[in-house]
Amino acid sequence: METVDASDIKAQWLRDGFVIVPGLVSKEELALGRAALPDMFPTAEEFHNDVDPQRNARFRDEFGGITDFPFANTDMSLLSVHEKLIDLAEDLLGTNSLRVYSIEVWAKYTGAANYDQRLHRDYLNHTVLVPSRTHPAQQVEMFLYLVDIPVDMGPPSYVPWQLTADLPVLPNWYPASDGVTDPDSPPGWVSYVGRPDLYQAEVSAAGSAGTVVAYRLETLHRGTAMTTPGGSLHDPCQLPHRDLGLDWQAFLACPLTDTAVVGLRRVRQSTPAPALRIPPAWTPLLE
Ligand SMILES: O=C(O)CCC(=O)C(=O)O
Repeated sequence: METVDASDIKAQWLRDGFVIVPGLVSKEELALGRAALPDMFPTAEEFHNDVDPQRNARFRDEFGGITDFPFANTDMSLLSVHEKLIDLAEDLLGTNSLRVYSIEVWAKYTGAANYDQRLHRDYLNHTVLVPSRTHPAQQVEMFLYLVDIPVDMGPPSYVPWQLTADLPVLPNWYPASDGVTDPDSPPGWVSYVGRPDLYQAEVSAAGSAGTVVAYRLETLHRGTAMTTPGGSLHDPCQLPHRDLGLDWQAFLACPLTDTAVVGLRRVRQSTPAPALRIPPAWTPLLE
C-alpha cells in the first residue's frame, strides 16, 4: 500500500490545501466500527434487491444517506474520534485545543442518487465568515474511509489550491461546462462560465479502507459518481475540527444548531468509556 511519510503530510497540506493519507487507520482499528454498518444501513444486496423499501427510501436523495453523530453504536462513535484522527487534526492545525463540530457517516448506493458533484468549496455552510487564504488553516475537514473506495465508487476529488488562487470568493460552484444554472442557489453562486481545466487538474482521492483525506474549507473539491453496478459505499465519516476558540465555525454555519460539539480531550481522557460524554462542561449554550 502507498504510504505518506509523516513529514510529507504537513507539507502536502500546506502546499495543496488537502492531503490523502492511505492506511492511517488500520483494518484492525476499523473493525469494530465497520461491524456496526449492517445495523446502521442496508447492505448493497439489501438495497439493490429493495428488501425493505421503507428503509431504502431515504437513500434515494443525494444527502439522504447521512447519519449524524452520536451514533447508536458506541464503537462507531468511538472510531469517529479515533486518536489518530485527533493527532492528525492537531498536527495540521498546529493546536491541541480542538473541537469537532460535525461527524456523520454517509451511505451511498450506485444508482440511488446522482453523487457527481460540481467542484465547490465548503466555507458557505461551515462558517459565517469568509476564510482568508493568507491565514493558516483554522479548520480541517476529514473523510475516514470505512470501506475501499476505488475510482468508480465515488471517491472525492480535489484541486490543488495553488491552481485556484485566482478564484474569487463567489461563485462557489464551478461546473465543467458553460451556461449551467441552479434554481436552488442564489444568483452568482454557480459559475456561468465552465471550468473544464479544473476538472482536468483534479486529483482523485480513491483509496482503501483506513485512508483519511483532510482538506481545508477553501479547497475546491467534489464527490464523484458511483458507477460500479450493485455497489454501496458505507462511508465516509466526515469529521470537521476547529480550534476551540472559533465559535463562529460550525456545520451549517450556526453554532446554535450544533448539537454534537464534543470536547475531544475529554473523550480521550474518558476512554475506555461506555459512551461519549456530551456536551462538554465549557459549552454554555448546551448546559
Ligand atoms: O461525497 C463526497 O465525497 C464529497 C461531498 C461534498 O463535497 C459535499 O457534499 O460538499
